Amino acid sequence: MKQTSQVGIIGAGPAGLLLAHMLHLEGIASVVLEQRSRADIEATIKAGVLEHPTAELLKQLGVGERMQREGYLHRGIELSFGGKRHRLDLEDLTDGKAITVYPQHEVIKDLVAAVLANGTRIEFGVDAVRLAALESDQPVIHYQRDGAAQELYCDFIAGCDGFHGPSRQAIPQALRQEHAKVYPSGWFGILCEAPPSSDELIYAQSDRGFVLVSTRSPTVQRLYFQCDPQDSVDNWSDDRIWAEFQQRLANQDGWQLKKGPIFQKGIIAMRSFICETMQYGRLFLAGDSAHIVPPTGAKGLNLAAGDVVLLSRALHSHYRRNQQDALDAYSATAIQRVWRGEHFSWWMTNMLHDFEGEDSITRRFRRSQLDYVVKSRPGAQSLAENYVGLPFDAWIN
Ligand code: RFL
Ligand code: PHB
Repeated sequence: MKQTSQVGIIGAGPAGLLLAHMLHLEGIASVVLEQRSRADIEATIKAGVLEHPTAELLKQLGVGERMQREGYLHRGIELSFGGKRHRLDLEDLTDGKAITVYPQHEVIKDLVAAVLANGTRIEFGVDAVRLAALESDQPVIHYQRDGAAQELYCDFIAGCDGFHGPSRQAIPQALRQEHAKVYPSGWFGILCEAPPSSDELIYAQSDRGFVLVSTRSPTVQRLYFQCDPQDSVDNWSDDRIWAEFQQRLANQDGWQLKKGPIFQKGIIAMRSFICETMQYGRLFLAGDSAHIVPPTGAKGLNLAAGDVVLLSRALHSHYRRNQQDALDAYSATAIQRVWRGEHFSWWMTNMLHDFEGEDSITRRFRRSQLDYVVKSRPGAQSLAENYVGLPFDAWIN
């Protein structure tokens, strides 16, 4: 069946849904094509931290009500190393900014509800998505739904289909400059039923490797420890997991991790990846389809939001003012904020993880960097400014 829309969006992750919602508010029609079911996308456990600009954006767009009610504003974080915890007062270091702990799947639920309520179609469970005619003025998305072939003709395609989706691959390889780094470690993540062990997130460096103590609610906690990315969750009994956390979090100030039944375990790989360019003809990439960060900086979803702000504005200029400049500049503009988030995520990862086979000088450099961050106000400010999120507009020339 042949259909048309102004913008065809591939992927109903944070990038695709946010774009569909913003376009609707600007009077631009879109259709979202998603390969998974609604139940599946609303249940996938991913990010937890929203930067200040992302949280403000969700509020401005009218989709921040539940986040404000059920999310948690964190005004600081802790860095733990050498057996001691050190608090960074984000609010004080950034003129009043903080982060919001609100799970990605809750953001997804809020956005799906808003997008469907404003009449935008999301087709779940689509298959065999293929992009064509990207250099013409009417690109097309071929796909299947319930075994039947479908075609969506549009003015523009937004590739919001994550790292493994087909959009980036639709850009000829010769035009893509891809920068990639795979880290020799992954994160072992758990969800458990327990009260919070700390009022704020703890990023802990130890000789046995990194630990992150995060939270989801007063009764559910999210914890991670650095692991071998090839390891299997089957090798980790609950007792072994708690013993590992306890060894890595051993400290001199009497603080104790609160334990509880573990109900979810998973291992994630860590990579840095940037595709330069984020545009080809009438295809525009946004979010993880164009770039991936290791999770240490809590940046992935937030970078996706930054891309979408620029892309929706550029589409607005095209449709409302008949101006192409912002669309033409999209890739070069968006990538600047992406590089900042990429560098910060790499920097945080290196500062907090120990990698096998490192020499002693690298380990001592790491400790010196951590000392600098907690002892020097400019050092702390640099981390805090990046962590709470640089303004979306800081990168528009
Ligand atoms: P997503 O979320 O991957 O969504 C892409 C969507 O596209 C669909 N798709 C297709 N649809 C149709 N046809 C196809 N052929 C398709 N192929 C794929 C997929 O099903 C999916 O629904 O990309 P998006 O929207 O760019 O969003 C990116 C974020 O999901 C990601 O960057 C964050 O989760 C990263 N991240 C974090 N980001 C933060 O900002 N703060 C954090 O605290 C944070 N913590 C994390 C994280 C990621 C983690 N994992 C699991 C990788 C913690 C973890 C553990
Ligand atoms: C999370 O709560 O899942 C989380 C928090 C901070 C990060 C990464 C993940 O840096």
